[in-house]
Amino acid sequence: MADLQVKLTAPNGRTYIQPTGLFINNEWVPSSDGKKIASINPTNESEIISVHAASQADVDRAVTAARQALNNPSWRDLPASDRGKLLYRLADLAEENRLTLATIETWDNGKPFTVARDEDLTEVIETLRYYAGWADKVFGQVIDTTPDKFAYTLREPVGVCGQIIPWNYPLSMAAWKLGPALACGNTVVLKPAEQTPLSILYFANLIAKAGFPPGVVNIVNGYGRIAGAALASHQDVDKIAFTGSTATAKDIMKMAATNLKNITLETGGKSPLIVFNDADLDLAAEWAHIGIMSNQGQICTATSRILVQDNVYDKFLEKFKAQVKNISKVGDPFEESTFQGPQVTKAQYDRIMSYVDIGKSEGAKLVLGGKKPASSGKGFFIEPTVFTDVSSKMRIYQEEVFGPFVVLTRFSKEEDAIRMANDTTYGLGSALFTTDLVRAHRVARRIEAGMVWINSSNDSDWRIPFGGVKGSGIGRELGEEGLKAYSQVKSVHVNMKAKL
Ligand code: TXE
Repeated sequence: MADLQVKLTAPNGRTYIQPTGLFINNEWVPSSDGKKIASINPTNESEIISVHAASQADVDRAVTAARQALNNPSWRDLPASDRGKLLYRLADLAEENRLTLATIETWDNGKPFTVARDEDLTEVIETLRYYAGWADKVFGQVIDTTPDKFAYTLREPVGVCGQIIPWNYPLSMAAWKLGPALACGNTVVLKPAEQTPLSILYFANLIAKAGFPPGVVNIVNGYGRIAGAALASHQDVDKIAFTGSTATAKDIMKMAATNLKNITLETGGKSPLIVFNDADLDLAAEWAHIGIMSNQGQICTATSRILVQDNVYDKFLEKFKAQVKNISKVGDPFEESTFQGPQVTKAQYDRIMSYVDIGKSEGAKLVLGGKKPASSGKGFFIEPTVFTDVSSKMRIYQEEVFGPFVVLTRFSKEEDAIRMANDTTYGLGSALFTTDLVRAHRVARRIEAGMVWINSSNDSDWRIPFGGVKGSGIGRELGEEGLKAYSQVKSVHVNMKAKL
């Protein structure tokens, strides 16, 4: 159908074919009820294009396709090394299409093109290659018990996996989930975030081109409460992997409980960054800036609370403010010099602005930003925002803002820093700056978080497990750990005795 693949020209002049349908069985189909969602360019608030929105019936169709593919010998019996080859091919295709994919990501999401091209796409390509290499290295054990028993384990796929993707890193989050799922032999129904479906829809054509059999990966764009909920509550889905807000994760857990789905959840955070008085303050200020202001502050592991030891607080604050002023150039994401583009949607823009008001009303001191840049007309741009004089009771200290918005507070002793860092319902990332090796590792053990960066922040890597504790999630993605989320163990017992 003509309107399911449309020729578009992006603001940077790149022309490409944009799929707009639902990708089921390696084919583009319209939504069954004709519903569509407009994808908005956050830089100028204009519509890029409308794409089909999956209904419950469409999700059902995608799940059926995934189930059939799971049982089809073309996938079920494919040697693991060949699954790896398909993933390598997909990675190569992503690399060949790097500039188009980065263009779409920037257009739809608002992130700087340089970041999409050099960081996000690198992560996508390398994550796929990393898991391609794992495909034929996921196997069980022989377990010695008695001479009468021969026992071994198999590592099998979990089955049909539902994957629900957020809008802050659309392609990277898809790659984090697709890589291990496919390496382990699962089939997938993936739902992109309704705000940013375009890059993933383009990527779908690459999946077919790489040679994955029909139904192995199905992509159903749609609203969370309709398509997402249909997937999470579907009785023929074996697993749900979700990245998004803690509130939605709780709903998903309930829906997943109806047939006891395997789940992995990666949710929000209010990650601390601790600066001790023996730290290299220039290094700390640079990473602290990267840790909260990159990707428009829309990072689940953003180090959004900075805790600084009393006697270096003023010095650090000056250095940090200088970083924000000198580096955080806000503007058109297609400009090479732009550090910060617009927030992804009007809803996110409004949410961040509401936290500026909350911070002021709570008595914190706004020292930078807190408003739309004077030069910007349309678009969801926000100046990088810094609050000081923040106490741990304040909402801006406790709640995830998810924008270029950071709070600073001071502490006097190491114990205080640990207590204050852990004084949150979340536990995703954390960072600490010190030149004292012993202190670094002592504090790293005490912080309640899934990840600790020592003398850096948000320095993630696809080879290293990623995930949270407390309200920040369940399970791990990436690294070897990521394979556990997509495989299950079967134990086989063989009786070696001829007679009972
Ligand atoms: O997230 P949602 P929203 C946090 C961040 C942000 C806040 C709200 O604080 O400000 O969440 O963002 C799908 N059943 N993060 O509302 O709702 C939805 O369609 C099934 C942190 O956009 O969690 C999308 O695909 N699915 C975060 C995905 O869930 C549902 C990234 C995320 O949307 C659903 C994004 C439902 N009932 C937001 N409702 C991170 N951890 O990186 C929604 N969805």
